[in-house]
Amino acid sequence: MSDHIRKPATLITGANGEVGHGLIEQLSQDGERNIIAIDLKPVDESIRASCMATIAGDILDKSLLDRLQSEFEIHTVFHLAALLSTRAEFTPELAHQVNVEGTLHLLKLAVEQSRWHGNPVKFLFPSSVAVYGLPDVSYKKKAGRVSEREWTVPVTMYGCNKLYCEHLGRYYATHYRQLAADSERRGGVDFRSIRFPGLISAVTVPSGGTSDYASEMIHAAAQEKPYACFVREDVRMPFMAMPDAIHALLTLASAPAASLTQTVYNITSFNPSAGEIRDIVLREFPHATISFSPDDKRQAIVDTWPEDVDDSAARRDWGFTPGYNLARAFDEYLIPGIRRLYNI
Ligand code: AKB
Repeated sequence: MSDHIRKPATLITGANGEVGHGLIEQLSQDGERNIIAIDLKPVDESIRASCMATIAGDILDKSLLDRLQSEFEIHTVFHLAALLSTRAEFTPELAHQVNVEGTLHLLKLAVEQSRWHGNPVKFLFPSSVAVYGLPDVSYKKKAGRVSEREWTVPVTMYGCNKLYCEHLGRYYATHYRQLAADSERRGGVDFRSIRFPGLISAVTVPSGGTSDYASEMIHAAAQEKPYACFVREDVRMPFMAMPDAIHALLTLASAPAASLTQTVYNITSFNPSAGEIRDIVLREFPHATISFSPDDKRQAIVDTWPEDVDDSAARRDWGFTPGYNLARAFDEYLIPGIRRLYNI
């Protein structure tokens, strides 16, 4: 029998993604040894050594979930696997399967795990600014900093998926088997969710997101590739540097349950326009070729997302504070990281 059997473990789905990479590296640096990493493809070599176990598999595959149940004792789940907003529009039914049914499978696993080891399973779920749906740009400008209960009328399958999964998680944490005999009524899921803004990483380029224009612009400039931005120059939405997203997940995960007054939290760091991002990139890469060629359909999606979000609840309940404002994000994280990545 392997020596990792029944050690209290942390399960990470979507391990090869942008957030997955950063999270595994940080958890490993923090001394976490019992990481189970899952992705559709074999887990990247660069993070494999940091994991107790790596599995190439589909979270929709019941036999995979049965294996997780039989082989491991899971106390924390970071469920990162998802199809992002643009990609989900091309395959909405597949997005629903992965984003919703996949989440349901993981919540069920968390319930079963909690029943076996007798402790709540912390379930960290990355939701998104995509759950918001402002009717048009004029409402977007008037709405300003949107709070968690406002304008949750998403226009994308991804946004609908994320909003529904927020409610699924709250159900499993609070109402699961509510008609069962008291002795049986134990969800055992400690569901905690963050509505992430657009995330910008120095080490990976996202794929399939509608907020990807910021990352794409920076990475294209560093590779001296021309970039035609698919949104208007004046478009504004909340963003965050990837290290702050990882730090926020870990801070929420370690917060005492008693301090949390809600299951879903907004967070943000800065909300530049696409033109302001262009200006900063040109300052660093003066020969970059950056133009604006809006894709009307993708633009229409971003126009429904708020210019900014109110993250006061996260600051109050679990002490969220971003480490990087716009200037520091570029000067201290993005530019140095991208120069290292492309050896420039
Ligand atoms: C996307 O663009 O789909 C994601 C998101 C905003 O959650 N990055």
